[in-house]
Amino acid sequence: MPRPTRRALFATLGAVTAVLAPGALRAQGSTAETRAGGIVITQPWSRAAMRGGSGAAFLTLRNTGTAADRLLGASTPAAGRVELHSMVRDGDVMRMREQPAIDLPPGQEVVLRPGGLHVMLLGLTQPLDRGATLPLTLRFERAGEVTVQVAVQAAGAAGMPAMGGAHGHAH
Ligand SMILES: [Cu+2]
Repeated sequence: MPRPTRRALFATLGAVTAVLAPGALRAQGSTAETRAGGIVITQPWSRAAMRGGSGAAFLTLRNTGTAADRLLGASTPAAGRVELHSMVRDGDVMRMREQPAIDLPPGQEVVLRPGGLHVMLLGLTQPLDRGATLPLTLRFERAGEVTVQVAVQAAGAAGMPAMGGAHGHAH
């Protein structure tokens, strides 16, 4: 049986990557941006979670307008209650704390991500299954309401692959 040359092996790996990549991107849901007034929302995602438990949604908010805005809250049929949370250090542990709002200064980007600001989904009325999407309606002080589709990733996912994946996030 002939052994493949090194060159042929690399060519094969390249072809496999090329075939897998589009499917992998589709599995993350839409990477399109959603706009509400001057607010641009991208990369809404969540981790898989069980029905009855709690989950968190993460996304990037960019205020392209000239006036300050604020995210006041969110809602989804997939959760009994939705809160805005930040993470604060309490001695050696990080604890979640409810935020009345998330400030969105003009010209700036605010990233909700694991270990930081997030949209807390409490009392899940349905399981968050990997590959599924759930609608999340965001309520802004100026920009009003807009609904984005949150892509559910694996339970331990650190971020959207399009953003660089597991950049510096420990499990
Ligand atoms: Cu939380």
